[in-house]
Amino acid sequence: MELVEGQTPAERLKRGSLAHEETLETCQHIAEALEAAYAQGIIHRELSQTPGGFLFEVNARRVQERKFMRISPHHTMSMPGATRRFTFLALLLFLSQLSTLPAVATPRPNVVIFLADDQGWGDLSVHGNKNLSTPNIDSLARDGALFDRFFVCRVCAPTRAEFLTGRYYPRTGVRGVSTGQERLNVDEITIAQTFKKAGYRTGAFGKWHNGSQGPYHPNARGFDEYYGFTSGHWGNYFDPMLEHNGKIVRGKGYITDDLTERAMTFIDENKDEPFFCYLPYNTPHSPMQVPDEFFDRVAHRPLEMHNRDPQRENMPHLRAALAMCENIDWNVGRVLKKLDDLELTDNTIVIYFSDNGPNGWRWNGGMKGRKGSIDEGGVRVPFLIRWPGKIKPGLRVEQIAGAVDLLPTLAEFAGIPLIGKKPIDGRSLQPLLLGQAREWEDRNMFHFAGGRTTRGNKKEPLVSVRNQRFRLDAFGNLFDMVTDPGQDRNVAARHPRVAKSMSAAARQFLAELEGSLGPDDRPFPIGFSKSTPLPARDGKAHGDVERSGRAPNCSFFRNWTRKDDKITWDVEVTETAAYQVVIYYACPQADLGSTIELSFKGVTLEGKVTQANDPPLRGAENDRTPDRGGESYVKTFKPMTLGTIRLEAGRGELAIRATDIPGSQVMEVRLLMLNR
Ligand SMILES: [Ca+2]
Repeated sequence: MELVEGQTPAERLKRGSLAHEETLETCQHIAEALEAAYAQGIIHRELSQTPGGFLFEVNARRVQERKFMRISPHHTMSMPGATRRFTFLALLLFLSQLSTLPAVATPRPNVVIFLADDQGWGDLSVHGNKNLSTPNIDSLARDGALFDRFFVCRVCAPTRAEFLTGRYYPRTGVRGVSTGQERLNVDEITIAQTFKKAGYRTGAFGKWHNGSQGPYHPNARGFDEYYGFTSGHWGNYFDPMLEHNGKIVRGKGYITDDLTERAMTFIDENKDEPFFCYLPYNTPHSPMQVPDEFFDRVAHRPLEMHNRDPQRENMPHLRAALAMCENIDWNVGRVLKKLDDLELTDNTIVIYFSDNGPNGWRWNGGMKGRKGSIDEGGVRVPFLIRWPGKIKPGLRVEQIAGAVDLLPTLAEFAGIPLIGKKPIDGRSLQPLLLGQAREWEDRNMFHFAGGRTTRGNKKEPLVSVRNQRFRLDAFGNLFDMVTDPGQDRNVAARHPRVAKSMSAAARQFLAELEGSLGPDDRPFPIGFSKSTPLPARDGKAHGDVERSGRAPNCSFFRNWTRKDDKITWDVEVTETAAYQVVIYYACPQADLGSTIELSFKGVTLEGKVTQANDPPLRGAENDRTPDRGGESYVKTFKPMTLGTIRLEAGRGELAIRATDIPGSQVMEVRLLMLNR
């Protein structure tokens, strides 16, 4: 063995020239190096203990990405020689590299996520749409990365669930977009829980759409702060009814501006600690309500770009959607400026994407399908991500990716461990975004539609499969998305092996969902949170009672005229307790005086409607397409305290009936609040 004067143990290890007796000395060396690294803040946190040793986060300013080291300074002697030598070598090389750097701990990156609602891939100027201008959103692609093919679900709540969990939504309990089907199972771990556990401050501002009652409520899913509405499809965007951490409040001004304002306050308040800020907007989803200032800009604008089926375009709807996208862009600009003003831009990851394809027929790059479809146009959305100094400006990512990838990607970027026990369907996009040279394996991504009417009247789930080159649609047609992005030519016969393998993948995906696709039998929990809302959306109308609109999410019950009518909720009281019952209602003076009775498991609470509240129906006056018939417009419902009732723990039917109706109706009912 040849020892050269001045050689470091690391150099000697590299040459394989370390003598056995020197290993002890090296161990001592490592222990000292670790101690010094701790003291200097190079290794600033012990992440976890594993059978192989300790996993550390090594914090280095001039090293492009955060590194993890697994090392067992106390147990190295029992490791196999090769492993031991490798571990020593890796650690020593790292420490020798790092010890020359200034020992300043890099703060963990903040995260801001914008999620638009029903904005298609085509609804951005950066994608070539000349019908609108979105300079602020586009700037994220200039200063960061733009994904060519980023996939989400065909509708709202499922995409939110996939983003939150990193898992395909049919696995998570989410079945639909309303009446409780949008709820994310309580045993799923969210990205907010993951970041909160790692010490982040977490806030969500907007359309949650994954459950309204605790423990489904955002405050129970990892968000310290929540402002918005927990269901989908709201009926009014100006001064609407919203909630703030479970308390019902009145929003201020146009909803997108208001949500942004709240998010900016959250960023301000948490500027000195790492924060995770989720902004799930609810536009350009209908109702097509947008401030005049934005609509007027597009009202008479010449439109150059059109849908592949131009005759299907609805101009007032289309122009309103463009205006809403420009309003979002203005709001994104405000947040980016806030980050600049607070000097947080360099240490904040900003993401912009949308939750499904466009909600109308408008230019969408010639793709087939729109919102609701599991063809390319229904599930491909914009995806832009900026992280100055880390992600190269102007980066274009060709590889397919999707909402399921965001949890593993952001956790890796922030250097925090995943805490969920369930397998994640997504994968970290860090190698693609940080230009780390390595093979990127192709994969199948799945798009699902549960219980759609397909062949004849038979309802069965549909799956569409996408890999880098092909899409297999729900009916077994195969499309080469490179040469035929509009899905016009079925090439299954030309590529039988591909078609067969992708069909098998689709069948396998469905087989894995066995047991999680049945009807939703989950009751609405009462008592988990201090206040439990039971909106009309989650209730059932009996007798002559009817919903105010086709879309249940923002609806209320009306036409309650008879004593054998009733309104019920399938609930599970989680804690036996006295609950104060508050009803949000409307009733004109002429119909006052009805006596109503709330009952659960044989216990009743009686009350009388004594105060008139006769507000007008609002929403249509601001809707640019009020005649489409799909909206649930709103009233300013007032709270009325019915009294206090002792509810026994357990599942049952919570019902309200009228025992005396002196007028032509009992009242209109929007919501019950049960306060512990
Ligand atoms: Ca949507």
